[in-house]
Amino acid sequence: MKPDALFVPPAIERCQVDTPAMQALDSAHYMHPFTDTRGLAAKGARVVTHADNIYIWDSEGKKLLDAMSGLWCVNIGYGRTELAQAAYLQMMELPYYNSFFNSTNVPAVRLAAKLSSLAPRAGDRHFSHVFFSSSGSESNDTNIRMVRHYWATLGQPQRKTIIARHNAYHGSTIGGASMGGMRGMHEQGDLPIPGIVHIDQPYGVEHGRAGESEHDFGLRMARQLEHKILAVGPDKVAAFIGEPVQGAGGVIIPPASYWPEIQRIVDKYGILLISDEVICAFGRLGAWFAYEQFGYKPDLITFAKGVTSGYQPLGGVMVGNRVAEVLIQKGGEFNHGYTYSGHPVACAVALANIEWMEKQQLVERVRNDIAPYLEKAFATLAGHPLVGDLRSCGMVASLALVKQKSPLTLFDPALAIGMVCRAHCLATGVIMRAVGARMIIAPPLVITHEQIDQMITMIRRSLDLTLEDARRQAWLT
Ligand code: PXG
Repeated sequence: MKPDALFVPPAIERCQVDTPAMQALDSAHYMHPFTDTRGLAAKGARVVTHADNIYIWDSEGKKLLDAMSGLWCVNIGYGRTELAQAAYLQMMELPYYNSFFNSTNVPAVRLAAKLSSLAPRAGDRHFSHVFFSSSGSESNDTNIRMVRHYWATLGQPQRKTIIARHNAYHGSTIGGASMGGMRGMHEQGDLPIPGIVHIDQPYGVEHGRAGESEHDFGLRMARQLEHKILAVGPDKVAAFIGEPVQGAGGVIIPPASYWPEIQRIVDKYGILLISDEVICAFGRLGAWFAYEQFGYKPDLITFAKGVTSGYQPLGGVMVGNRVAEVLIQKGGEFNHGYTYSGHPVACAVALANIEWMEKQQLVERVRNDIAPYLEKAFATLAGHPLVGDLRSCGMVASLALVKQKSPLTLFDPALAIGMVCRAHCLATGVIMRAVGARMIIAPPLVITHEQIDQMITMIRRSLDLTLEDARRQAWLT
């Protein structure tokens, strides 16, 4: 690319939005994901117009601290011109070409090599190869295709079953939603598809026993995997899939004993291990990939979201050498791929994102400074009368809204207390995610100490307002 072709961003003219007209057009034509369209039409959608660093603005001029990084993805924050420039330059050079029919493109090759260098070696596992898609859901469908093809290539085509967990989230395609353990999703689509079964999640509030240590609880939950393998038949199981920390399920952080026990069991039966790091990778938990700190060695890693900080849709699967060697040496043609596998613009933006993170030493800063500060600040909420089971890990944190702390008692789910709290958060100026009784944050990794303090002040205020509501409605008695 010639230097004179460098793009200089013009001053952005903010378009004036007629909010009611835009909301009417929205409800007339735009069917939103995971949304009751009729209910939304009655309220009107928030029209998000622009964003900068860790803040978004709506068409009414309201500024909100985005403590969810969009949807767990805008890791480096909004408004980074380096990524916009990378997209512009790549669009001028080669906006699209496919990676089928003996073709490749420079950003896809460079990104695959870069990702391979970022994934830590885990024992004899390393990740020399990458398969690209445009999302986490597609990547998990790729995983299903890949593990079944792997076992068929090894002469064990009966090894088809994938074991996953209740309340996990692995995407919204038929494969992803089947491996996910969301009851509401299964009910609407006649899911899961055959060959996918579930065990419980390691969530102490739901499955813990009085008097049981965290350690023992972790082991007990992991051993459900062994029981399930034996029930299905060890020669029929292809893989186990799990998120290191369950994100959409409510930030479920497993006990330290959980993942090493899962590793012992998958090794004992020789089954593949898939680490779905769509949320947890790219600095979110203080490392480029999260598996190492949990003490396990995956064969396949799903990624998406943070790889481009959400600036472009991109996902993929890191293919460990155990799988790659079989597929490459013996598998022949893999009859699977997407039009946008290795999309040059998405890959160029991912490279710019990773370069930005490296220049800022963002992953190291998260690990050594920002995440420990967030953890301390978030922990100050533990004394609030509504807060129970408060936990954090890297740049994700969550708490349960509880009716009573000891013994821990949750509100009747029909009261939807999480939605009450979420509405107070929005009015106060901070975006938090509510998952049932759990309130969650996953702020941009670039958040400063001062901004963390402001965020915690707004969350505390929202909790106070929620408590006032709960008292007024006599929900606490
Ligand atoms: N795996 C994991 C672990 C995820 O968190 C996906 C796969 C699917 O990725 P795509 O790019 O296909 O959406 C995800 C996505 C929520 C929420 O409400 C979370 C996700 C998506 C939508 C909503 O917290 N995570």
